[in-house]
Amino acid sequence: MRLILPARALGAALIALTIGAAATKGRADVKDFEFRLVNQTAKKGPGAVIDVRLIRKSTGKPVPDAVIFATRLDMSPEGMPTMTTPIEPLPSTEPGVYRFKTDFSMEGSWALSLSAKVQGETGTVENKLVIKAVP
Ligand SMILES: [Cu+2]
Repeated sequence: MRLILPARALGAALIALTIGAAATKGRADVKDFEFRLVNQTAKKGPGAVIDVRLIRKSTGKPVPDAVIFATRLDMSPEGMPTMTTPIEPLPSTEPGVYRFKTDFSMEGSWALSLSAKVQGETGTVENKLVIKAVP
């Protein structure tokens, strides 16, 4: 028995394969990045500073010029997911390190959620880090 595929079907199959490969590559690329806290603790109260380093895991190198477009700080690690505090970006002091200012209104563990776009990569880097506010 012979299997004859029309040229059009073959073309469509090729395009589907190409798109599939690109999508897989995109997901893999975004997974190669992660945020890490520079310091695991911060001072309770207003004027607290949080530094996070964006790392390309395969090289261990910091990644500058990422666009961070969503941040959230809440006390979900302490069972208080609705307790939030404002967080705002500050200028970076070191390439690949992203700095934020906040007011830790309560001692304990806070979850910092970050979403970022990395130059030249498709997809979004999304991380949740736990930082502890101490006296
Ligand atoms: Cu709380």
